[in-house]
Amino acid sequence: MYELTVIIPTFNEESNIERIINEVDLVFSQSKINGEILIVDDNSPDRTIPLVNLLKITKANLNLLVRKTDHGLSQSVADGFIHASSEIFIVIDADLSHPPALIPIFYAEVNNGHDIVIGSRYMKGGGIKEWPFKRRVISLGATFLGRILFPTVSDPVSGFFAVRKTVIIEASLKPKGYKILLEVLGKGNWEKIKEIPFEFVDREIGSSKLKFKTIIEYARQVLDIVLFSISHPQSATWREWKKVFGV
Ligand SMILES: Nc1nc2c(ncn2[C@@H]2O[C@H](COP(=O)(O)OP(=O)(O)OP(=O)(O)O)[C@@H](O)[C@H]2O)c(=O)[nH]1
Ligand SMILES: [Mg+2]
Repeated sequence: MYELTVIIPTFNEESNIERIINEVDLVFSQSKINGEILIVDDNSPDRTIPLVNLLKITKANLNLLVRKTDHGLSQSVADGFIHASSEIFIVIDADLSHPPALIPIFYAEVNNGHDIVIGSRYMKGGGIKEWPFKRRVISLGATFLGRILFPTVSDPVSGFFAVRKTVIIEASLKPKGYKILLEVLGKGNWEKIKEIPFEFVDREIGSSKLKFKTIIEYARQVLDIVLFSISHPQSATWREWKKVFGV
């Protein structure tokens, strides 16, 4: 049993996979965390899988889950939640856009009693480096919609977050698209949340998978959470709304 599982979803990340695994593992040893690294891959046709298998020979804490059906980022992270061998999960991108150095801080905040810890690009101290204008606009649009649901959260669609297993264990997550965090916020069982600023760095290597379909899927997801919240008066969405608007 591990203290923490770092879940890394991957699709065609042969140019980044070794570096991210080594960096996360280094952070584990430097901060004396007995952590698991769980790669959740959607059967990448490139060399991601053989490279992970090679690293597995020397790293006992490295595990690989290869998915063959229901391709998708959110679905992969949700599968990671099911297969993780610990009670605390941290989700991080493979392309080094998220700094692994923050892992011990996220972990400490969960141990301090927070149910969810979010790496935020949109709070003071956070930011985004070298993003094309189109990406900025799409991200701001998605964040704006997410903030209508969660006005107390500055970055409700971040891909870099920690979550306690108890938050999602009984949640009826319907993972689709790119924004698993919004699903966790909308349907999970949580009370205390903390955001930590970080600077998102655009991928240097490998290709982006953002498509128009992603935007449509996101709009559907927001609508689904609205419907879920209407039919679940005890949900976190209502509680957060009451905090802000006193409704
Ligand atoms: N398992 C799985 N992982 C995925 C999928 N799509 C993306 N990923 C991984 O999820 C993480 C985030 O994906 P990115 O493509 O970097 O998304 P992004 O940061 O919004 O866009 P770019 O960095 O510009 O490509 C990376 O680790 C990807 O390898 C998928 O369909 N399945
Ligand atoms: Mg990326």
